[in-house]
Amino acid sequence: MKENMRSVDPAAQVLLKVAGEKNIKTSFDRADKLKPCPIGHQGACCKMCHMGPCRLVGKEEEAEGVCGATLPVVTARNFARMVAAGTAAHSDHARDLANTLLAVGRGEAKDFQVKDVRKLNRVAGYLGINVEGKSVNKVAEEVALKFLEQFGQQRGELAYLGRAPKKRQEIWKKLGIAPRAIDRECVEMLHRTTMGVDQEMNNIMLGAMRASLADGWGGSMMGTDISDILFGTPKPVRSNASLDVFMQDHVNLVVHGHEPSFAEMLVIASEDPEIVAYAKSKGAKGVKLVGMCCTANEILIRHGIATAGGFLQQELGILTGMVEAMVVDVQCIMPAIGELSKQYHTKVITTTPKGKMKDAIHIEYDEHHALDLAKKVVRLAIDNFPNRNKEKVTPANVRPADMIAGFSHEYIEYMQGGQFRGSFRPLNDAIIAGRIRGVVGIAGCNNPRITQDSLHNFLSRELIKNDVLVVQTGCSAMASAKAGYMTPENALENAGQGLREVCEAIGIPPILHMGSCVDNSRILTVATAIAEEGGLGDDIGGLPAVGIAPEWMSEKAIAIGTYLVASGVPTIFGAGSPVSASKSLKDLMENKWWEMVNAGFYFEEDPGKILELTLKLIDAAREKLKIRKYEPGRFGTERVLMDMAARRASSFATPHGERA
Ligand code: NFS
Repeated sequence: MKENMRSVDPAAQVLLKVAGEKNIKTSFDRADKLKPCPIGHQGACCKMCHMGPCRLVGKEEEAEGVCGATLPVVTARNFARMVAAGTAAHSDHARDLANTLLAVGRGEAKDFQVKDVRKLNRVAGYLGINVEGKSVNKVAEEVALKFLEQFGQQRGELAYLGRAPKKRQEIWKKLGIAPRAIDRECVEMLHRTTMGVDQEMNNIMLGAMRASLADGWGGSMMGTDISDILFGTPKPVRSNASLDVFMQDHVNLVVHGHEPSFAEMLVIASEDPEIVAYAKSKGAKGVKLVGMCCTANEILIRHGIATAGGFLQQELGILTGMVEAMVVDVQCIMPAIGELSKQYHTKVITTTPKGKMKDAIHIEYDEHHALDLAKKVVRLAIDNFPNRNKEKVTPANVRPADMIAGFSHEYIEYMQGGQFRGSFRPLNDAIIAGRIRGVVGIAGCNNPRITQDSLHNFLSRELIKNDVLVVQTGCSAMASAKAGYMTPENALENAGQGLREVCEAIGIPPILHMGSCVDNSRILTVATAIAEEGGLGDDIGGLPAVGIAPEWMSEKAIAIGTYLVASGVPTIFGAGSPVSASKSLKDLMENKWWEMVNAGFYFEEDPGKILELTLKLIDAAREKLKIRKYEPGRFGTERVLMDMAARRASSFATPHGERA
C-alpha cells in the first residue's frame, strides 16, 4: 500500500518509505497481510470455555453456541470483557501512582514531592479528609491511603462519584450501576461473563457500564489527580510534535508507554549537568528526551517535552536510526519493537515486572531510588551513542509543528476569569448564545487499518469550522499537534466565526490538548462544571457535547467510550464495530441507552456520517435545552471576562520543546 494511504503525516510517510526500501516490516505491513477474523471482528466468537471456540454465524434468532449462548449474550460478554480490561489498565496505572504518593507522604521516595499542594487539598476535600493542622506529607499519606482503599473496599461506593452532578448520581443509583470498588467491578465483570453466569444482554451491559464508571470516575480520575499533585497541574506550554524531533547531534532517548513517574525522573536526569557532561564526553551535544504515546502526553503537558507521536510511530521512530534507547513501561507497546531494535543500534529498556520483552534490557523502576535509576538509564543511552550507524540515519526532514498543550480543568477555569473568579460562565454563555455550537472530545488511538490521523484530522478540522470547540487527548491529540492544529493561529484561520471570536477573546486554540488517555477524566469534570454552572440543564446528559474515537484499537478506548456514555455523553466510534454481530445489542446501545442514561453509543465507519451524526446530536441537545438555534455568524449576546491583551500577557510557559 502506498505511504500516503497509510498515513497523512508527512514525516510518517517518509519513514514508511524507508521501511519499504529496506524491506523492514511494520504494523502497517502486518495489517495488510493479516485480515481480521470476520467473526471475531464483529463480536460473534465465543471462547469463554473449551467446548468451543464457538463461532456464532447465521441469523441472530438462530445462532447459538454449544451451551446455548445466543448472539446478543456472546457479543455483550465480549464487549463487557473489553471494558473490564480497559478499566483494569487505567486503574492499575493509578494504583502505582497511589503507591508513589503514599511513599512520598511517608518520606520514603525522596526524589518526588508534592508539587501542587492546592490540588492535594482540593482532592482531600473530595475524599472527606480534613487537612487542618496537618503537614503536606501527612495529607498526602491520608489521600494515598484513601485512594488505595478505593480499589478493594467491601462496602460503599467510589468516593469520586460524589463529584458528578447530583442528577447523574441518581441515575446510576436507580440503575444499580454506581461502582463499589475498582477491583471488584473488574473481577465481577470477569465472573459474570465466564461460562454460565450472566445470560441476559441488558444485564451484562449494565455491568459493563458499572465497570467503566470505575474507570472514568475511579482509576482514570485518580491517575490524573495524583499525577497533578505529584508532578504539577498542567497549564499551557509550547512544544512541538513530529517524528523529526530527534536531533542528530544529541543522544535521543525515547520514553514510551503510559506511567508518568519514571518519565518525570528522566526529565530531571537528562538535564543534569553531570549527565550532559557525560554525553559530551561521548561526542554528543546533550540528551534529547522525546516522548511517545501517553507518557509523551504526560511530560508534554507538564514540561513541554517534544513528542515523536503516538501508537503507530513507535516503529517509525526506531527507523530514523537516531534512537539510542527507548524506555517502555506499560500499555500500547508493540512487541515488534524488540525484534526491530536488533536491526538498529537502539536499546529497548523495560522497566516494570508487569511488562517484559524478549530482546530488551530490563531495568526495574522503583520509586524509592527513582532518580538514580533514571540516571542509569540515561547513561546507558549515552553509552550507546557511539554505536549509532551513520549510514542508517534517516531523518524525516519534516519540520515539527508548533503546538500549545496543557489545558487542564483548572486552567480552563482560570482562563475564564483568573485565579479568584475562575468559572465556566463565559463558556456556557458562548454556548447559549450560539457562538460555540457545542463541545466535542476526540480521543483514542491510531489503528493501521485506517490511514493514520486521517479521521482525527478530518473531524477536528470540520468541527471547528462548524463552531464546535474540540478537546483532545491521547494519540488523537498528537494527530492534531503534528498537523499544526494546536495553535491559537489555527482559530484565526480555520475556525467558524463564533468559535474564532471566543478563542480570540480568551486567547486559546480552538482545539485544546487535555493530556493523556487517563486525562479523559478531565473531560468528565469539565462537563460537570459546565452542567453545574447553570443555563445548560443540570446534568452531563443533555449537554451539546459528543465524544468520538474515530481510529480506536485498544480495549482502553472501549472502556472510555462506555464511561462517557454512562456519564451522559453520546459517543461515536469509527474503525469498525465489535458489536455489529447483534442487532439487539446495537439497538440497546444506540437507542435504549438514551432512555436509561440519556446518551447512546454508536459505531460508524464513514467519516462524513460521523461528522453528520455529531452535529445532529449537538443540535438536538441545543433544541431540547431550548437555547438559541445554531446559525453560523448569528449570535445572541454574552459576556467575555478576559480580553485578548490580558490573556496574551499571561503567556505560555516553559518552552522546553523549543530546544529542538
Ligand atoms: Ni489511549 Fe495512550 Fe494511544 Fe490508544 Fe494507546 S497510547 S492510553 S490506548 S494507542 S490513544
